Amino acid sequence: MQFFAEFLDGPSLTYDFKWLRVVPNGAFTGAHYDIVYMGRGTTNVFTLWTPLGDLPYEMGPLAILAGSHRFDRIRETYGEMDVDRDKVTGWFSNDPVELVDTYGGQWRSAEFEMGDALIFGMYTMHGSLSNTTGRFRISCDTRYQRADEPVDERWIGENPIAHYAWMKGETVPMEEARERWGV
Ligand SMILES: O=C(O)CCC(=O)C(=O)O
Repeated sequence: MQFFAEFLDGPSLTYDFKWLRVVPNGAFTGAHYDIVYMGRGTTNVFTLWTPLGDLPYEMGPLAILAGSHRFDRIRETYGEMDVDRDKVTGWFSNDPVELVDTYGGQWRSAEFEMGDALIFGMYTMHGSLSNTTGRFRISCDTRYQRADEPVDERWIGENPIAHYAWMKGETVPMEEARERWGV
């Protein structure tokens, strides 16, 4: 918390909801902006991604698309989504190469060691490599923002309501939404 108070230049808070992930063989996370999942308060929210243990590439660490915060057309369309309100699927793409070919940027990752952490903002496109091992990849994502800015109500309190409508009932596939936006 002290780190974020200094980083954000003021008292900070962390969402009460914590995302603990256990990722099995063959699984990965598709490319997305976090804003579509937590954009109801300030957009100045930061994700702290923490591997619980050492993570070689084969276990599927996180990767970020450097430069993706400047993809203006994607920010104006996909970046305005709220998955509970707009009932879209969430991931922008499952194809990391397609993104670079069309929009530029450079995917970056690392082999993480215990104690490492990665911090990024709501408009950094990110996803993960695939876990190709027989071991679970265990990691946690937590969120931080200044305490004096509005907070997305889904993620705070003793029992955060979390996603209440996303992927329930009729849902717009991202491919369809992208076609509509022309991105
Ligand atoms: O750990 C993952 O695979 C996804 C994490 C993520 O998308 C995030 O921290 O925002």
